[in-house]
This record gives sequence, C-alpha cells and structure tokens, in this order.
Amino acid sequence: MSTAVDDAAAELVERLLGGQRAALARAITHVESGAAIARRILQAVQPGAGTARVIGFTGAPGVGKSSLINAVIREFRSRSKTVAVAAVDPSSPISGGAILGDRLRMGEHGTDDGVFIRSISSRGHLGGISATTAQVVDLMDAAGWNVVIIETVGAGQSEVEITQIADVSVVVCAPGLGDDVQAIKAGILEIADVLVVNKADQPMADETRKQLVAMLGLRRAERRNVPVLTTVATTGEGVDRLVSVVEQQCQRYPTPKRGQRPHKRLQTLIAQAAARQLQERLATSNEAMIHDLCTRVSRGELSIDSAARTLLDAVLK
Ligand SMILES: Nc1nc2c(ncn2[C@@H]2O[C@H](COP(=O)(O)OP(=O)(O)OP(=O)(O)O)[C@@H](O)[C@H]2O)c(=O)[nH]1
Ligand SMILES: [Mg+2]
Repeated sequence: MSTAVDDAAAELVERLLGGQRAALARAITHVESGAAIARRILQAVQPGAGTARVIGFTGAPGVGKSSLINAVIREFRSRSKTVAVAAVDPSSPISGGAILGDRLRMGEHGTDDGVFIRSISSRGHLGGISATTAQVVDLMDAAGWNVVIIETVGAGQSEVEITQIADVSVVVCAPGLGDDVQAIKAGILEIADVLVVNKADQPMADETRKQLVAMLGLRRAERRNVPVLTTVATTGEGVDRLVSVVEQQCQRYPTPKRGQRPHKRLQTLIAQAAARQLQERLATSNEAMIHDLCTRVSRGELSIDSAARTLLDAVLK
C-alpha cells in the first residue's frame, strides 16, 4: 500500500523526469533538508539517471571558478548542450556571500531555459558533502540536463570527493602559484584530469603553466597525460579549447544511457550510506563490550586494530 509520502514522491519524480524545472528545484530542496521524502525521490530517479556528463571544477578561493563556469556554460550552449550547475558552498550554511557571487557571475544565463544554476550548502543531511552533491547530481542527471557542472572550493577533502562524483575533474589555478604550491603538493595533481591556469591576462600566467607542466613531468611515470590549459574567464579566451578537451576526456566513458551511468558516482553514494549506517551502529553498540575492549587495550593485551575488528564483527552481526 502506498503512503502519502510515496505518492508525493512519485508525483514529483514524474514531473522531474518530464523536465520540469520547478520539480527539480523542489526535489533538490528535499534532498538538502534531509526530508523523509528525499530517500524515495532518490530511489525513484535512479533508472532515469545516466545521460549527463558530470564535470567538476575545483580550485582555491577566488581563482575564477564561477567566472570560468559562466564562460563554459556559454560554450556548451553554443554546442546545443543544456547545462545544470551545482555550486557547493563549503564555507558555512549561512554564508550568502559566495552564493550571491556565483549567481552574479553566472547571471547572464538567468533567462536561458537551457541553463539551471543552483547553490547547495554542504551541511550534508543525508551523509556528508559528497553524498549531498552526488544526490543533487543524480537529480539533475535524471531531469535530463546534458551537462552537470559542480563548483567546489578546493579545500582538502572536498576536492578529492568531487573526483569520485565527476566524470572529469578540472582543477583551476591562478598565475603566481606562491602559497598554492603547498595545495598542489597536497594532492591537486593527483586528482586533476585537466589543469587550467585562469587569469591568463595577468603577469606570470605562462610561468605558472610551465611550472605545472614541469611538476606533472616529474610524475609522468605514475599517471596519464594531464593537459595544462590557459584561460581568461572574463573574456572567454581559451574556453572553447577547454570545453573540447573536457569533451574528449568524457570519451573515456561509454556513451551515456539512461539507467547506465558510470558506477563511480553510484559507488560514492553506496559507500557514503555504508559509512553512515556503520556510524549509527557504532553509536549504539554494546557499552559493556566497549568497556571490556578499552580495558584490554589499556592493559596491552589487545592492539587497537584488533579491538576495532572485534567491534566491527559485533556491530555487523
Ligand atoms: N583578470 C581576470 N580576472 C578574473 C578572471 N577570471 C575571474 N576573474 C576575477 O576574479 C574574481 C574571482 O572570480 P570568481 O569567478 O568569483 O572566482 P571563484 O574561484 O569562483 O571564487 P570563490 O567561489 O569565491 O572561490 C572576480 O573578481 C573575477 O572577475 C580572469 O580570467 N582574468
Ligand atoms: Mg565561485
């Protein structure tokens, strides 16, 4: 027997799959708020997902990600592709500033039916930044958008998580690496499918590009070829080439089909759900047993790893 929640979810999903923007917006709001209906919606959209190409843009604050995405949207539109953008705001649930900035920088597309822009906060009710993002991407995909773009500030873990969701990850830098060198060491080179030096109208752009190419050269043995491009987001210079390179990279994946998206994104969703369920079980696990494990570890009878294994075995039973 169906409940009112089931009926509401089914009705909303039908409109979403039919391409209604308002239904998509509504579904995203449900997912973001962690409402009970969200799980039903997410389940119901799964067979509809799989046709979107998902592109992640990450990089330090202010390097020009939003401006670049704005230009990239324009280029995709000229290639007759529809584009949905999820701008993740990891700073804080209440920071309207960044969101307003994103809206302004992508504002020229406000009246285009082929563009959908949504800021999402990173509170992650249904399981962390990446889970919420992956869920929103699923909704946008199922709603029929050809290209789904994720903007995220490169802040440690979040950028690594984005690569688990996006088909192609674009890492954006600005000229004069300076402090960014640390960030690059910390893993940007590992995650980038494409590197972009934006603000190429500023001095040092070519030096920065060369530096990046040299750094990549040192690692060539351990990874595939990563193109290093330059762009001027504010004029659109270099953006057609960027979009062509991204489209080329997408060809690593089979032709998109409804219900058959790359498993990477689904894997992220399942892993996140598993971690969440495990955490819930750990939080309610047997106190006497934990006490016993603590005692044995503190006496040196048991290693922490062995104690963890015992605990896991118990909660997973
Ligand atoms: N000169 C120049 N300025 C640019 C370029 N691209 C972006 N900017 C400027 O850089 C500033 C930051 O741009 P955003 O697009 O908001 O950068 P962002 O990376 O999205 O910033 P956050 O989302 O806050 O991390 C703005 O003032 C842009 O106008 C460029 O290619 N050249
Ligand atoms: Mg931005």
